[in-house]
Amino acid sequence: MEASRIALPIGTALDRFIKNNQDQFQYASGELSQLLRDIALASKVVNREINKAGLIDIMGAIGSQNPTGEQQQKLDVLANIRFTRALSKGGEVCALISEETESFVDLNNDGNYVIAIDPLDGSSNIDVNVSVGTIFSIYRRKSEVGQPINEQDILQTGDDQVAAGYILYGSSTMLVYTTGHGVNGFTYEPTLGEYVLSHPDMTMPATGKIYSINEGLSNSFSPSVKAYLQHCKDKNYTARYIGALVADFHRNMLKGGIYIYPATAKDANGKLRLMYECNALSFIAEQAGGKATDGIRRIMEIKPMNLHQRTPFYVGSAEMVERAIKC
Ligand code: AFP
Repeated sequence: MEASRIALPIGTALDRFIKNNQDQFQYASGELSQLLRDIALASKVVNREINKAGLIDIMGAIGSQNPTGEQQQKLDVLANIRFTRALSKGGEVCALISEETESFVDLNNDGNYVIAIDPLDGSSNIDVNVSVGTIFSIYRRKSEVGQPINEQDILQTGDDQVAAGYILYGSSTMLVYTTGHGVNGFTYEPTLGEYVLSHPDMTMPATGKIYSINEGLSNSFSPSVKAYLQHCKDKNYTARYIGALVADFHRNMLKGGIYIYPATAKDANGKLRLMYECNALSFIAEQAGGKATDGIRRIMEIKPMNLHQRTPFYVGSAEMVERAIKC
């Protein structure tokens, strides 16, 4: 029998919330809770760095490129270090895969969890003081504890996620996560240094009026994507595109809308990474009543073939995603 759980009020601190809901998780031993706390802690440090980015010389590109060929920003590198450190300490994580590193980081063979993370998404927005985010997925390892990790542990589908979330560093900083029992959002209270529950049981409106896509690429969209965009215009929808996935997703989650990064002539699989961006946001979208697809399949059913795999991505309000699929 499931233990009775008290619905915690708005303003509840993240730590208390995590503890209160720990028994919802089938492997409840406190390890997953600790990981969520570690991620929250690292995000506070990253938040601090981002807030002072205009003040000290940590802005701008560092000169190197990440494994998918994009220029790394100094804050990308810093965020990667902060999250890696925070997640390495407790021993719960056997492997960490990050958008910023070529291969996985092998941590502790006795750890039960694999983490996929995009430490700082939308980082090309940093120099212009626009919102950025962190995206994470948490998986149980498939192999036996104590054994070296293998490909099965690393290349899991989105449906294997046990938790996922994002942090939005925006006009306020928010942490939103799911463990497969709904979605809850916490706003950072900087004077207390605490995340507090601000958006309990988040649900995505079934439909909306916002479409988010880089329309500058429209010459290279397929006829079906063009047809859906025409539908959006016929319906007098509003175009909104920040160019930082977490920010675009979060807005659409609250207001109702669709985010699309389709295949283009340049990138046959779109630009976004299945394991660092799409899986986590798909888990959250579905938990909030939304949908996520590559145009054919649910994103979370896609079996990754490599760590940095890309996929076309349609995510948001269920009716809008369904309409886009019909096109
Ligand atoms: P960066 O982290 O390189 O800024 O990429 C951000 C991103 O992965 C995602 O957050 C955006 O929605 C998308 O790329 C923007 O891509 P375009 O600039 O091609 O529209």
